[in-house]
Amino acid sequence: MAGTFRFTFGPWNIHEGADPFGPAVRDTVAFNRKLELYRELGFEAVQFHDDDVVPDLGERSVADTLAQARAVRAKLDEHGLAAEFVAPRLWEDPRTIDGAFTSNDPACRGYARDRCRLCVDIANAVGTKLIVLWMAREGTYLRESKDSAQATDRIVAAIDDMLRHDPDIRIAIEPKPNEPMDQSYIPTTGHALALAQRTVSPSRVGVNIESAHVILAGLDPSDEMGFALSFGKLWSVHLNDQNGLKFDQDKSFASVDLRRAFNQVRVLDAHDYGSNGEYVGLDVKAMRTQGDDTATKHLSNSRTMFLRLLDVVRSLDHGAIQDLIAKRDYEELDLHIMTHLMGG
Ligand code: XLS
Ligand code: MG
Repeated sequence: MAGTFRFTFGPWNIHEGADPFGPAVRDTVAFNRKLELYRELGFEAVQFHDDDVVPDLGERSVADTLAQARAVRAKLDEHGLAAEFVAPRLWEDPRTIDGAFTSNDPACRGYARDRCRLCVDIANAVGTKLIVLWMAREGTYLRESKDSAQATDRIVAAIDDMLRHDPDIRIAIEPKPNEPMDQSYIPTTGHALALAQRTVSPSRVGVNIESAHVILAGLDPSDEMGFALSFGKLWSVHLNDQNGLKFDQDKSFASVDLRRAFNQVRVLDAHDYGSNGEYVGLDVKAMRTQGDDTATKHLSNSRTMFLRLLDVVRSLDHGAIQDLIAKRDYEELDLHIMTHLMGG
């Protein structure tokens, strides 16, 4: 058994390099130029936020919004690309300052739910049935400001809204434990899959697992992936890397911990990831030090490392490993894996 790996990223992964402490350091790359880069860099599909597909989303009529989404679909066809998913960007509008589905203001909650239904329509127009839900501001800055049980009910209701809006749409929740909030309500894969069971259509709610988010939760990405795979609910991944418990770094895949990356590739390959059309997403950021002409290397390098690690995974000596497991000589197994990682 083996995985089938096709790669994808989002237009936000080619960026100007602004951070909370300083302005942009690179020129903006036009959307059309980004689309040209996908194939050049070895990628086959595009991950979108709703307003990546339709800029100025709030200022257009529904008809105009969907016409723009169809035009993007035609552009994807020209470039031989597919749309992997669309994610509602629910964290920038003033109405989502205190959360979207869990805002304490009913008008703001209404805005978020309307936007999500429109996001489903945009997904259909751009040619995908997958919605990713990164619930950026569903959580609290201050524990006493919200009721966590009521917030959970509100998230379920908002997801139900989307599931009812389109009986074929699937929703992959992307859990993250914190940032921008102090504490987020759906911090792990387990929370997301438990939530799925509460919805009107549990089989249509799964996960998109991001390595850095899992590390921020103090967990192991490959084990979280294995958990979701066991449920048949791993519908996308956002591979990257993270150096300890700090802000979300989105470092190039495998750049911090080679063995942790190796184990992610290993679990995906062992469980035929991709055989139902799932993509390998690389949600990585270029270092701010990169210039205009070298600011896509984080994407090609992450893909290269995935493929190099796939060779390492596929050249493991399974007989020797089984033998060591049977003998319960895990010290020797440890050395065996490390030696293999270092090239034999
Ligand atoms: C942020 C997330 C975001 C989602 C898509 O950490 O990675 O970009 O992947 O909404
Ligand atoms: Mg992500």
